[in-house]
Amino acid sequence: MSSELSITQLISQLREQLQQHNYQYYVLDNPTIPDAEYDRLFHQLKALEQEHPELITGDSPTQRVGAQPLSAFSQVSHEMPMLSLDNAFSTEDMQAFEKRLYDRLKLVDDQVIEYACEPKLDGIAVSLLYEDGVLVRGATRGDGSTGENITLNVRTIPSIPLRLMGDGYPVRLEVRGEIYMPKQGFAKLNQIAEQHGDKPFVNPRNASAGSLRQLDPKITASRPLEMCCYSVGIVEGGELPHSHTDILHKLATWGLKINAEMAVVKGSTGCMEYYAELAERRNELAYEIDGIVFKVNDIGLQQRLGFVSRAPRWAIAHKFPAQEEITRVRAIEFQVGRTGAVTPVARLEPVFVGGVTVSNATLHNMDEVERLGVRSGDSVIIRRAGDVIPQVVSVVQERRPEGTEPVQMPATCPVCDSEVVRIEDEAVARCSGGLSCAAQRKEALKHYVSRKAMDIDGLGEKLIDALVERELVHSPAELYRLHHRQLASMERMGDKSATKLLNSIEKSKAIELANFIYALGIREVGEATARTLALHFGSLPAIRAADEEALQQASDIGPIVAKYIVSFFHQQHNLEVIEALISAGVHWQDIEVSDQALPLDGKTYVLTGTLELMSRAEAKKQLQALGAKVAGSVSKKTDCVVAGPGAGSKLQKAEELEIPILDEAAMIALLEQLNS
Ligand code: D41
Repeated sequence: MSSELSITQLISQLREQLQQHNYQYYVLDNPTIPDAEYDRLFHQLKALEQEHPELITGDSPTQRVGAQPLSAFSQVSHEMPMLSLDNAFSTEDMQAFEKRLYDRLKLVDDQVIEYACEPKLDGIAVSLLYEDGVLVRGATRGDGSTGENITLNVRTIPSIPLRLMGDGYPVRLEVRGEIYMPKQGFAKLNQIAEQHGDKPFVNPRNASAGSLRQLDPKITASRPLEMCCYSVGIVEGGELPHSHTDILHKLATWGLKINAEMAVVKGSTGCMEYYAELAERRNELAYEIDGIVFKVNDIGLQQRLGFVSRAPRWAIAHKFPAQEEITRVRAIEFQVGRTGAVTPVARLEPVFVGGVTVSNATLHNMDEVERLGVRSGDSVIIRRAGDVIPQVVSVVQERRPEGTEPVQMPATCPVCDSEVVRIEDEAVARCSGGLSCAAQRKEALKHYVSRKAMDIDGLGEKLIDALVERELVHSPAELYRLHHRQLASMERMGDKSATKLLNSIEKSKAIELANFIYALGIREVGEATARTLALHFGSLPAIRAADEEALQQASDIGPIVAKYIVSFFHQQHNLEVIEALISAGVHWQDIEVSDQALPLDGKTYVLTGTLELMSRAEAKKQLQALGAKVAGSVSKKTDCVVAGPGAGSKLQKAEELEIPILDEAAMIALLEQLNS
């Protein structure tokens, strides 16, 4: 009997520990133990529960997932309606909102209203019902009076407690908030979708909605969702504080997540200051927001104000300028890039979106054109979030005019008329004209003079276009033969700017090897790869002489880039370009390659458990590239163990020997640090 009791105690102790760590990690974003430790506690609990299934309860951390898929969602009618929010779009709207409050509350000018401010998360509004502290139901807002029962799905979201922490919570407590997907998780989800050839989600909001609409909670569990609470509904058998912000802080003490940006301000002036400050930081936030919600903070005032037609009089959402707008496609044209890639571009009726006027949007490639089904004349939704280039999100089919035609990839290059070829399995079609194509020449020159390449100041895109069109420059080396007279005669150039440009062309002759390699425009060789090549091989002849295998010895150079590099140096005209540049006076200092000590020289690493972010082979390769030896078993000679989920005896041994242990994320951080 006594041993039975101790197991019950042990189980409840483990559950409490796990809940606490879960709270630290997902709600406070401040983990206090390594992941490996958490996994160990979790597996310990799981094992105990397997031995004593009669002790399993629904609020155990092991029971978040595991339910059978549903065949349909049932409906939930909200006991208290979930209200909607009025919108404001300007300072005037905000002042009018405040004036209504003053009128209704019969306030005089020297009385100040206190507002709670919080970002308006762009997700899905939901309701959570806790009875005696246990999560018994999760539901979508739906139309405000009826939503869908998504209990099994909300249970999988780690920032939602299955049981409230602490005490003092009402017997029945309905918590309302927004389920959303942080930007980073969204990007990763789409990256995986792309790798699997699945259709990506258009935005984090759609991804959240799609994830909650899954009948199989295992799928929801795999999606990086979070929940942030912003109000309460039913409160029975208990009391809550008398201001909105105090209520939310109370919710936080029970383990619920609230927004860290929440603040209290005075008057509509304070609201506008908060708005401006957050609008500025909008793109730095980890999640997307579409505005700010302002709420009268005093619950007594809220009650006096009440609501009209399902929206409270005491709250308003001040929206940011839209990041999505509708506009019309005037034409779909094809642009030729530096590597000959022929890219479809949508020319748009100019539209103000995300704070700028957009009149072009890349369509990337024909696969994308087909996926969107976009045609010239279509109305499309354009999205521009932050600094991201504008994208065509979707076509508004209902608005398609008559007589539109599907887009066809031209058979010949729109610039030079050479044949356009599409290699099987590649999404991109390319102009086969090479440097005989003026478009490719222009782009190659633009790349050559760019800041991270030869850094030639004063040679803008328009001037390059003109120089190529007038046939004054065909290849980079010819830049060094330009005369003052020629330059000064170009449009918008004068005597002074020509002199200045000649100076910067002259100055660019002394260059660093890495920049020169980058300037050559070898496919897939970006700034970082160029630097790696320079440091690893030290000289241009050495790079040119390296075969694919030798190239892959350099860190971060994979088989595909290696192929492109070899192929570049096998093309006669590329060698001629290099020769001409050297003859024109371009020069650099070779780099001495010693058998430099690598940062992990002499260190022995052991990998154990499952790696989730990179393959074991990749981790091994990267560690080796930094000089480490990667061994199969743990001994006194081991310097570090990298342990993923499911790690067993090797991890145990490492602990016994007090060998440093990293989880996968920490190893990746280390690799990044040592490679930077
Ligand atoms: O972040 C949000 N999306 C958010 C939505 C928020 N921070 N506060 C909200 N407050 C309310 C009231 C004032 C009605 C309690 C809301 C919403 N409502 C809301 N979300 C969807 C419909 C209404």
